[in-house]
Amino acid sequence: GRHMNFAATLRHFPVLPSCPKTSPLISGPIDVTVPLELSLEEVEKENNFVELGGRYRPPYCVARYRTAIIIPFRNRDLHLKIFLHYIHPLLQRQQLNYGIYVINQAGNYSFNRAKLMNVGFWEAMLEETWDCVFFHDVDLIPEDDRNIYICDDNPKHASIAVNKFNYILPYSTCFGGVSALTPSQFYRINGFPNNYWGWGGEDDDVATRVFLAGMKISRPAQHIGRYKMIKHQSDLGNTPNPKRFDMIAKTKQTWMKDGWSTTEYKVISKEYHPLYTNITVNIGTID
Ligand code: UDH
Repeated sequence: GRHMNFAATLRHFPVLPSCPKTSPLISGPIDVTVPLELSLEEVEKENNFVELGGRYRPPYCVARYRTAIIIPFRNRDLHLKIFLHYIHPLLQRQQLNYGIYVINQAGNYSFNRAKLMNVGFWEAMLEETWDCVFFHDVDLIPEDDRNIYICDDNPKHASIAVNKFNYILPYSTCFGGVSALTPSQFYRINGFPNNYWGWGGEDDDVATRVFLAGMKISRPAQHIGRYKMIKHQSDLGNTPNPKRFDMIAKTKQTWMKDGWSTTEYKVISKEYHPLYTNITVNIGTID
């Protein structure tokens, strides 16, 4: 008949239990090596439980947390492949409902990491009301799966121990690399600044926003927030921004005026790849 009975409905939509508070699949340190001969097709085959666009939910339980991963991106295909190879299995072991969004800056103008983060936040929230948004450099690979990709009561800086800095936090207000905010924390700091073109400063601006909004930086334990940075040369179009020191001294005057709510951009294309959603955007350039 036209109406399914209740038992038939249940067979189509089985009631799954909630996932446990701590995933039994988590095991600790991960040996991160750079697998240069690996192809993207092989990485896709390794991850055949991932749904189109890089979305996943645990098959046998209902995830407690929904996390979006936002990656600021331009011309780093090799890094992306390695990142996907490590991040998908890790997030699956953590039993998260997650999605991977690569925000690809169109054109050859100066790179703007923070503005791409704002774009990624908007675009990810259009698809789903995520509980937590991870802002993630593509060249940082987590080395411990106890570094859970969920948000804390305060904005979180996750990449606290990076091999490049001898696994030591370079300075106490450091907020670069990998950070995580709930949507409400993100709104409270008015998102990321839009006007840092070129390398540097934007992460310190965000840290200042966190303090100005009356919050503090939360961090995982030193032995858990470990990352390996994939070695690379400086990129074209991302030379150090000479204005960054003046700018970070003025965050108190600028953070309310400039942020996620004033981010202007134009989506050029949106593609659902097997392991990630690629959104290519025109974010303009320095005026
Ligand atoms: N990014 C790109 N493309 C670019 C520039 C940056 O995708 O052209 C993204 C990428 O996600 C990267 C992040 O922005 O991880 C941060 O940029 P970065 O890796 O340049 O910054 P980081 O501080 O490195 O990690 C500084 C330059 C290191 C040069 C080392 C030369 N020995």
